[in-house]
Amino acid sequence: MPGLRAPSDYSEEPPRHPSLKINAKEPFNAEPPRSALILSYITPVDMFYKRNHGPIPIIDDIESYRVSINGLVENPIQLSMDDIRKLPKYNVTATLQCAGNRRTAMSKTRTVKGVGWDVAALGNATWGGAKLSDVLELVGICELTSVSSLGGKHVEFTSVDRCKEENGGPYKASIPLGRATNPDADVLLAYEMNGEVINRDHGYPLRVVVPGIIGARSVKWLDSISIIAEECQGFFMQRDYKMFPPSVNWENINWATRRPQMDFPVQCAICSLEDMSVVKQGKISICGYAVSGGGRGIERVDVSVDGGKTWMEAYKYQKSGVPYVPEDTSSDKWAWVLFKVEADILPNAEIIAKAVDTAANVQPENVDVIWNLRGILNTSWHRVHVRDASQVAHSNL
Ligand SMILES: Nc1nc2c(c(=O)[nH]1)N[C@H]1C(S)=C(S)[C@@H](COP(=O)(O)O)O[C@H]1N2
Ligand SMILES: [Mo]
Repeated sequence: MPGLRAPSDYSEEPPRHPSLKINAKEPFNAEPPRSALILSYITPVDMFYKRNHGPIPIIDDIESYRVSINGLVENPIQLSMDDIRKLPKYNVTATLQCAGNRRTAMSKTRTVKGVGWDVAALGNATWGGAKLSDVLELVGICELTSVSSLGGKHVEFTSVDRCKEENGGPYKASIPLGRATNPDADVLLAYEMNGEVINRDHGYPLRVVVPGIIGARSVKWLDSISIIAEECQGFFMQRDYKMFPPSVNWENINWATRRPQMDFPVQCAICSLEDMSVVKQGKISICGYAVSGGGRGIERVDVSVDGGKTWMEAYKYQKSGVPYVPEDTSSDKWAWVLFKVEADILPNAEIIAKAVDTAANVQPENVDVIWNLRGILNTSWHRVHVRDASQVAHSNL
């Protein structure tokens, strides 16, 4: 691992914004306040959630950094950052969302295992870098190959961080070769985030960004890319980030029965209100985000202020002032949309948001029916309850 070093403790962590809500300190896992998410379409780097499984790697000498491309290829190579920067550069605006987003709400049904997250374990950034499909061409694997001449079917990304789940070994994950070689899948080796050099927390000097699938496959601090015959056997592919039915518990779990989760289902959340917040009766704006996986756009966001009896359709946008049109060439297909609706609020209302994607997929009404022991993919209708300002004031007297 030339150039890239993995500290064994947390004494060399980078500075972070003080308003992040820390869900776990070591490894550092934090999300912004939900209200910060909807201030802009592009999430500022310091407000972007940070999801780690070990101490943040560090580079002492960027000149000596190399990423190796190896495995089932005729001619393995090693690329420096200069080599990567010489390839055509793409900017892709994509939302990265942790599969554990909204886990805390799922654990209220029944306890789940994992870091607790509110609704802000996601962010939308413009990632700049080389396409993985171009990099694979350098080792002779051409466009739209799903089985390489040497029998490779998956592309494994390995980092250098030390994760306790891997017994001190590095984080790794794989994606199918067909996705990796497809230029339209926009899989990037990113060295920039929002126009700046990507920082340590988010993968400096080089990370993978796989748009449209759970964040866990977008490996940070890239050390090697291997063409392999079977999918990656690492912990985070085989014993984590799998979606089990509600009947499976820690006594009867059989990890081999499920495939590693890839695609993200349709999701949305209200960010302008915390649950049980105090609001004055009258008109308020209800704002949030909606996003789906697989490059599917958002068809609709429905909002109710009476616990689901009646619904209003929210206004959707990506660029401010321009209404979002799903599947329009001017829309960012891998990115979230922000939504907004104005409504009259009655005392003690239950406000709900639910989104529909362009494949007409809908969110489940209740979290109970999608409960799973690892607490992933809570995409149930997002509900916030509000309390009436006058009643709260009264009860405080
Ligand atoms: N090397 C490495 N890559 C990683 C992780 C990690 O712990 N180590 N966490 C993954 C998970 S679970 C998520 S959700 C995203 C989070 O990316 P971010 O911290 O840039 O938001 O990175 C993924 N890539
Ligand atoms: Mo994640």
